[in-house]
Amino acid sequence: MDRILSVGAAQLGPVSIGDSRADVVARMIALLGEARSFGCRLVVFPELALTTFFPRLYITDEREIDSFFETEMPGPETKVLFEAAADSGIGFYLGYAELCPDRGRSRRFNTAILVDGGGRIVGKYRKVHLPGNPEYVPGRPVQEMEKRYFEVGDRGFPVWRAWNAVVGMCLCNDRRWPEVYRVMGLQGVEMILVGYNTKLIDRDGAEPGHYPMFHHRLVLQAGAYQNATFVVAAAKAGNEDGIPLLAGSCIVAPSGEIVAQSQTEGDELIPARVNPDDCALGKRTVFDFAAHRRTEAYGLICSRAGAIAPPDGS
Ligand code: CDV
Repeated sequence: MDRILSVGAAQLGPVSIGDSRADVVARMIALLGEARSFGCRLVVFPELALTTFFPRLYITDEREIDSFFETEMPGPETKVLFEAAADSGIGFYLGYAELCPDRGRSRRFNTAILVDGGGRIVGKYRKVHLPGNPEYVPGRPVQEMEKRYFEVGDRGFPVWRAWNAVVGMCLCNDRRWPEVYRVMGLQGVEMILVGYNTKLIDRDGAEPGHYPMFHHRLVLQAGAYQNATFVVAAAKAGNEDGIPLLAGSCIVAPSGEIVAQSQTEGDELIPARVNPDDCALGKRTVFDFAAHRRTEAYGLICSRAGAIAPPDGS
């Protein structure tokens, strides 16, 4: 059976605080039109795609916070996106802020969904690695307050069978953590989808300017290679309300090589033809996990979070 599939990373340029959901959804539908002309059957949109990246803002009013969240998916403003995608038989990954009622209280998550070519939600992932602090930190050039606005995701890293492949999801900062790829790798993942908002201003002002792109590619390429999987990564890019965001949307092969990448910092579709069968080489050789992994040596990975160096003189 031929499993070759055209996929697209749908990079979005900046979304300003004043942009409406309808404005953003219209841009996303235009990208779907491009995806259709390339024959794509799956498109990956960024993290928190529908709004500005609000975790950089210090908001205290609960109603204002809630205005960045979706209470239903699809909702009144996103229904047209689902319809446009289904009309073209294109499935998609969409990152958004999820407000969900749970036993009398509201819970907030940084979420991504997987929607099939018929417009049905087939998977949901909630971000596990939330960067930054719960409170405003004076003196920082830019704030990172995802811990203020979101709970830690409660669903782990599942994978789904879709598009004749094994598909997994994660969100932005998750891509920097090798455990994320490996947990999906241990479920036979063949395509990891990831949306991101990566600012180019280091919160402590200490990083050389070339680090964000270098580290972005480093982790995606290493994660793909070490788990013999494709990775499709879509940015929200450009100058968003004065904060520059990394572009660099790309598609990485199981070899670790980048096969397609964005050329701009604006709305752009990055298409590529991928063959999930290409994952087999790595999975049956160097990264044949069943043959070569040594779980008896990895205990600390799950029992210890922070690093503890041995005492002096040991
Ligand atoms: N949205 C993110 O998760 N951003 C992080 C930053 C804050 C380090 C990232 O990994 O790009």
